[in-house]
Amino acid sequence: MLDHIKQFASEFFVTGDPLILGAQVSIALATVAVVFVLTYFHKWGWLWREWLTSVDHKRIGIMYIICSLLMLFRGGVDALLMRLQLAVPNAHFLEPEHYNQIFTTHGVIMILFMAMPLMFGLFNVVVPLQIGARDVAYPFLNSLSFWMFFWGAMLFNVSFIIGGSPDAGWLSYPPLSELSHSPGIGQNFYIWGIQISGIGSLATGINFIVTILKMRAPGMKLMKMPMFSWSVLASCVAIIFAFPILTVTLALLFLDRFLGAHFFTLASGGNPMMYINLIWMWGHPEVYIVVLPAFGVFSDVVATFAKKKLFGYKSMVFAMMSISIMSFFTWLHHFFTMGTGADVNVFFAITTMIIAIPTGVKIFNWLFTMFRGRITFSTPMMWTVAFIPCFVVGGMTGVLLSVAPADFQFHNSYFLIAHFHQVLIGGVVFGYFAGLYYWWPKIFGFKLNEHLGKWAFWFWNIGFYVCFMPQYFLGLMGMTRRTYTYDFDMGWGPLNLISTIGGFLMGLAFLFQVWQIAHSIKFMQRDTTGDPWNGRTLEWSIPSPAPLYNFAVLPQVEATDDWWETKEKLAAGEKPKPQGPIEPIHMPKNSAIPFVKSTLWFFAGFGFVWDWLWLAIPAMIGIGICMLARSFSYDTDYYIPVDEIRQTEAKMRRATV
Ligand code: HEM
Ligand SMILES: [Cu+2]
Repeated sequence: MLDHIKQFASEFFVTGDPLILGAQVSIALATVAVVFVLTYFHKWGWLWREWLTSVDHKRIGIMYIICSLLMLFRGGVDALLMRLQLAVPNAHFLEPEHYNQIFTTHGVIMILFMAMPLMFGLFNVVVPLQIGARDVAYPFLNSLSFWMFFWGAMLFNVSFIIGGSPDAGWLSYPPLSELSHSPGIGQNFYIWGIQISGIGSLATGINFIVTILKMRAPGMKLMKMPMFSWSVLASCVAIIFAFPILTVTLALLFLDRFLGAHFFTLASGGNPMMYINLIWMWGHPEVYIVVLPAFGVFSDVVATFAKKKLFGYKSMVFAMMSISIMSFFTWLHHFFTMGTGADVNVFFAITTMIIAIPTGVKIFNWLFTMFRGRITFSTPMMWTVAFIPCFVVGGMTGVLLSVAPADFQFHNSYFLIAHFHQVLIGGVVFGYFAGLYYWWPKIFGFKLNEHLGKWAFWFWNIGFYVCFMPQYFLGLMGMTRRTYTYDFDMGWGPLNLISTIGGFLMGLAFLFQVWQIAHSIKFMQRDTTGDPWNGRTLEWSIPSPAPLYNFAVLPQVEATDDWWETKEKLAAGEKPKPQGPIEPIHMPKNSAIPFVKSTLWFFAGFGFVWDWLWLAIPAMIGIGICMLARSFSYDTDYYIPVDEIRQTEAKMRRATV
C-alpha cells in the first residue's frame, strides 16, 4: 500500500529537480500565508462579497491586471532561467528537457496569460468609462470570462509542480504534441489550460463589441468615439473570428490524444500540416489582437500629453480596422519553408508586406500629433515615445522576414526571436505599461511615483536593447531558436553573454516597478481632481476611483474629445451644459455562479488531463447545473435609489474639492 502511494506521488508531483522543489516549497508556504492572513483578519467574507462574486467591470479589470502582473513575473523568471543557461557555452544549468519546458511555458504565459489579461484589464477599467456607460453589455458574462481565464491559467501553471510541464513549444505542433512524441501529461495541461481560458477570451470579445456598439452615451457617434475604444473594437472583431479556430484546433488535438483519432498524425490519414495551418490562422491574428489596443493607448496618450487633437483621426480608424481584417490573410508567412510552393509564398509575402502600410500611417499620425505640441514627459508619454523607434525597427525586421527567399535563411533563427520580442515588448508591453501608468490614478484614485517610474523606464529600455540587439547578429551567425546549449567554437559566447546581461537589467526594471507600486501605496498622492493629466475623454470627467454606477447622469456628447471641449468652453466663460435630473440607476446583482462554474471547469480540465473520468464527469454535470441555476434565477438586478446616488456624489465631490 505504502509503495502504491509513493509510486502515485512520484507520478503526480514533479520530483527530482532542486529548482522545482524550491518552487513547490515556496508555493506551499505562500498558500499557507495567504490563508492565514485572510483568516486572521476575518477577510474571507470581504473577499467573497467584494471580489469573487463581483460583476463590477472596474473590479474585474483590477483582478485581470493583478493576475497579469503575477504572470509577467512567472514568465520573466522563465526568461531569465533560459538566458542564464545560454549566457556561456556548454552550460549545464538546465537539462535539455527542462529547457524545452521553459521556453514552452514562457511563450504561452507571456502571450496568453500576461498580454491578454493585461489587455482585458484595461478594456474593463477603461472602455465603459470612456464611452460614458455604466457597465459592460453583459456583466454576468464578464465575470464568467474572467474566472474562466483565471482557472485556465491556474490549470496551465500547476503543470510545473504537478504532472510535468508541456514541452512542445508555445504552439504545440504535431507530431511533437501527439501521444507518440509526448506520452506524458504536459500536453494535456496545455490543451485544457488554453481551452478554458480561450473560451473566456471569446466571450470577452463578444461582450466588448456589443458594449461599444450599443452602450455609448447619447450623442457619441462612432466617429466621435475615443481612439482607445476604437482599438478595442478592432481587437475584439479579430477575437471573434480567431478564437473559434483555436477552440476547434485544440479540441481536435485533444481527440487525437484522448480517443486516438488521427486528425494530425501522418499515420492513418491525418495531416500535421493541417494543424500548422489552423494554429497560425489563430496565431497570427492573435499577435495583432494584443497589439491593436496598445495602438489605442498610444493615440490617447499622445493627444493628452501633446495637448492637441489626434492628427488624422479618420485615417487612424481606417488603419486599425484594416489591420484587424488583413491580419487574417498572412498566416502562411510562418511556414514559408515548409514546401507550399513559390506562388503561394509570393501571395503571403505580399499580404504581409502590405500590413506595414497602415502601421506606417499610424506612426506618422502620432508624430504629427506631437509636432508643435506642448509636450509634457510624464511616464505614460515616455513609454509612448520609447515605443516609436522600437516598433519601427521591429517592423522593419518583420518586413525583412516577410521576403520569402530571405526567410529561408532567417527562419527559426535568433533573428526571428529578436524581431518578435522587439514588437511584443516594444509594442505590447510598453503599450500596456503606458496605459497602466496613464489610467492608474483613475483606477485606484492615487498617482504612481513618477521618480521611481522613470528609473524603471530607463532600466527596461536600456535592458531591452542590450538583450535583443545582439540576437539579430546571433541569428545571422546561424544560432537557431530553441537551442539549449552551444559549443565554444561557434563563437556565439560573447553576444549571448551581453544578451543575458540585458535580460537581467529588465528584471531589475520590473523590481523597480514593484517598488514603485509599494512606495506609492504607502505614500499615496491622492488624485483629488479626477483629471490629473488634464485629459480629453469622458473617463476624466468623473471622480477617481469611479463610483459603482460610473456616471450619476449620463453625459450628452457633442464632440470628439468631448471632455476637453467642455473644459475649453467653461474656461471661455460659457455656461455648463444642462444636466438631466438624477434618476434611480439600474445595476446587476453580484453572482457566485461565474466563480463556481469556472472552478468546476478547472476540475473538469484537471480530470481530463489525468484521464480521471470520475472527476471530469461530475464536474461537467456541475457545470450543467450552474447553467440551469442561472437560467432560473430571476432576481438578478436592482435599482440604486436617488438619495443614495446624491449622497455618494456629495461625498465624492467633497473629496474632490
Ligand atoms: C522580458 C524579457 C524577455 C526575455 C529575456 C525573453 C527571453 C526569451 C527566450 C530566451 C526565449 C527562448 C528562445 C529560444 O530558445 O527559442 C523566448 C521565447 C519566447 N518568448 Fe520571450 N522573453 C522576454 C519577454 C517576452 C514577452 C513579453 C513575450 C510576449 C508577450 C515573449 C514571448 C515569447 C515567445 C512566444 C517565445 C517562443 C516560445 C517558443 O519557442 O515556443 N517573451 N523568450
Ligand atoms: Cu504572423
